[in-house]
Amino acid sequence: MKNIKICVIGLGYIGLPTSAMFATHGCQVIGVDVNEKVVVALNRGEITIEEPYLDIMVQAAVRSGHLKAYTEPQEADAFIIAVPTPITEDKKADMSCVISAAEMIVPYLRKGNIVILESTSPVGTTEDLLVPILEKSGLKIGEELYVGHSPERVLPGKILWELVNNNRIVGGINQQSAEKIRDLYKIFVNGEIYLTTASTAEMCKTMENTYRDVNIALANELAKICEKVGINVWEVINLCNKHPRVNLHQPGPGVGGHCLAVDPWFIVEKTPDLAKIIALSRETNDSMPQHVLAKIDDILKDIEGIKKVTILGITYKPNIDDIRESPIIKLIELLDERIDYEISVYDPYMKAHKYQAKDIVTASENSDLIVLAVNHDDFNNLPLQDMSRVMRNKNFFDTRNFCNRHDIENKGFKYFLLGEGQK
Ligand code: SAJ
Repeated sequence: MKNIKICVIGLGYIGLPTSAMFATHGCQVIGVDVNEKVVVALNRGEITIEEPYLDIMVQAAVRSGHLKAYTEPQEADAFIIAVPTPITEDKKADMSCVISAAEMIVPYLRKGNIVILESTSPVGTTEDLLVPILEKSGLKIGEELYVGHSPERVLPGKILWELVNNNRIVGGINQQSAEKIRDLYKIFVNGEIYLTTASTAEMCKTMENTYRDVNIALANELAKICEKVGINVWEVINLCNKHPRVNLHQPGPGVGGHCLAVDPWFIVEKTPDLAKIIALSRETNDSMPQHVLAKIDDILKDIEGIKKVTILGITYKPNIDDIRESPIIKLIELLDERIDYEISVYDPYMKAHKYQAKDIVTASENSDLIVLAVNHDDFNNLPLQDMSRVMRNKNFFDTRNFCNRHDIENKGFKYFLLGEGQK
């Protein structure tokens, strides 16, 4: 099994770690990406995304000769499609990358091959979209070509550990396909591998992220309610979670990333009349940047003229460099539309943003308000003394319940917390 040749289409957040994992377990891996820059970098042993330890693993895989990147596929024993499935403006799944990846591999398919769709996809995609394309190979699907869906479940920031240790679902278009795919992943997966149908696996993946999104929406709704009735949502959540069967999630400035903010729409798209809680939750989470802006307006309402807001953190979650669907980017867009605001930003993970200052203190110069938007570990020890010295008005708005209120107040700041109302 280890001498197997695997062709991975898409060298992004999932395709690249998966390729490196198979390669360092002795497989011959052909990594394919339409972006030539990614291919050139990978063949030099360099990576284009930030993820702990991935650089070391990719270097090892490339140096050993087990991982090579190309812009076109090659014949192989197994093909893994790990391309993006974003949403369109009107919240529909954009399957164009999956379609072109599938069409790309058709000429290379041979009897006995395995094709796995890893990209998160609406229920029915493997059977109704992938299989008809693969049929163009002339191979009998399920008998000469084994096909299925095996979604990844890894958490950015912990990808390598979770890739190996998470339990995995494998959905085959028939039992034989599921078994073949399971045997392939067994090369590196230590978690349990559960077999099911392709459509069930698709629904599981989208529902896992929907479950989390709906629960965060509940927490965000509760935060707004607590602000209104004059109590602290964080204390409510902490105490509720002392109940043995309650696990309220954390409110915040919104939900980002390419998963929670996207996948629930795949379910809504298929069954709009039924997926009501799911759609409302998406809208609730999407409303949070607007809610944060309203709080900022309120905090700064007595200041005349242009007000300067300093935003700490712009990524979609802490300790990663990913800004996809980040609610903080949305917040910056909303502030940008307003002529009465000036913006500065500091994020240790992002160098290229147009408002990015060279450090936290520079970002705080003449500022009227610090907004702690992302709870990066780097923000644990803020230079509060130096920040307060250069600020015009010393206001601090914590959207994550991350900072120590007393430290901040002791440095002369007025402290505001998302989800806390004043009576
Ligand atoms: N967030 C909250 N409150 C919370 C938890 C998260 O506001 O209580 C926000 C975060 O700030 C972030 C967003 O939600 O903006 C998403 O972050 P996340 O850490 O919940 O998830 P992702 O998108 O990084 O990864 C998810 C994971 N799915 C689940 O936990 C069910 C991961 O296991 C999936 O593999 C990944 O989506 C994916 O690729 O689908």
